[in-house]
Amino acid sequence: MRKPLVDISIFKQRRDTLSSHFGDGALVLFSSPEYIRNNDVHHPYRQDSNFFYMTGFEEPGAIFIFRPGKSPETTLFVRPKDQLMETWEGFRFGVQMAGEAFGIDACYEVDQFEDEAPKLLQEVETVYHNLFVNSNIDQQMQSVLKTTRSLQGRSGRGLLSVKDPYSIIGEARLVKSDFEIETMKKACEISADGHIAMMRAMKPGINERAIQGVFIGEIMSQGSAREGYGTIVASGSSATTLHYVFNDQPCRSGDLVLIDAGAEYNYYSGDITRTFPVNGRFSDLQKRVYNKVLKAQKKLISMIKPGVTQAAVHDSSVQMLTEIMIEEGLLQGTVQENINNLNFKKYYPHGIGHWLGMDVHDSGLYTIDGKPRPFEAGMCLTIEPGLYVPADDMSAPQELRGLGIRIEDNILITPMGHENLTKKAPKEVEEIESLMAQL
Ligand SMILES: [Mn+2]
Repeated sequence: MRKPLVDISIFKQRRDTLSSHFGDGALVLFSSPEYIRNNDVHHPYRQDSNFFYMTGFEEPGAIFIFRPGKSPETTLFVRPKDQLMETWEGFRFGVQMAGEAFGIDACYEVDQFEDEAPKLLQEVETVYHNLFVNSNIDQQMQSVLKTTRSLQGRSGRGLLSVKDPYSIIGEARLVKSDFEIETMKKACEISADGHIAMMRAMKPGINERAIQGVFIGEIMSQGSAREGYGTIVASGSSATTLHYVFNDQPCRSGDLVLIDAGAEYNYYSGDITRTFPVNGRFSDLQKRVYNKVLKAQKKLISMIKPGVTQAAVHDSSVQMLTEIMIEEGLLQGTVQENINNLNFKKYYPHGIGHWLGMDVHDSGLYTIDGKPRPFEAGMCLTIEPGLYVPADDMSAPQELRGLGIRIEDNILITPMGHENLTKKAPKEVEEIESLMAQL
């Protein structure tokens, strides 16, 4: 028999904390659907982040109903025990064990959802449910909502209203608890070790894919279940593609390689980018431009503390990178002109970063009442300035064409300032060169 991944009291605490936000409503969450790769082979399964956040239950084919203050407060619909299926696909908790193992009040087989859910929902005012993710789920919900209305008889109330729970759970996920901070730290540390392993393994001629394999090997050996997102190993001018996906080219001596990779540990993800020379030594030009981006990145990180907004940090990043672009001859004119007419976007087309947590681009509002929200202790975010010169950019100095540099760390906001959770991954030129020189 398998066990819950982490202490289940955490999920009960989360539900208690969130219960007041759902008022007299009920939350209905579906586990992530399974996606078929071909015939009877599925894509690797990962539970939906919100589903895991509220239940800790990792199996597919499950539905969770949460009715704060009512009895039963928690109801879980799960796949039944099935000896034949379990012989092929492995252990299932089933109705009996799921309730006990996950501290759930009532459990049913998932086939009973359309019969049982209306009985639970007829007592609530609002249903919190995320529509339009999957058409099968939408159909089941439609049927449940219709039955619920018919159960209510001639009440004059009409269909239950459906509200999206994403921002309620998202806001909770944005500010990390002590348990989540510890888990984030572990994910970030494993991610950093993965980057160190890749720097050590890098050499001229090695394929980008082999380097990705080194990352996966390192993080899995440390207990990571999977990458937090598709690893980017972009050598040479591929580094100017922001989300390069091919990872199939040989790395060439004289080129830089940009690697954006993060480990997921117990459902929390790191997200680190490092850019370093394939042959272990920066050229003078590479070092010059890299150090400018690095200096900007460190300055941006030093700004971070409670009360500062992401928009302010982004604006500073635009200022600093536009200065670099002008110094390097990529843009002409003044910094202000190039910011006003958005010329900088040609070489820095993305934002300074994003929330980080269970999802690499994590949930949580970026603005409140139309205004950028101030940072609070417990939030995690990335700081990732980048400079990318397309290989075919005829207006750029020739020596810079095809150069792509991004440096990304994961920052926890603390009551007094911040903590860089990924500082273990080398980013100073000397650190990188000495690490890569070691046999
Ligand atoms: Mn990122």
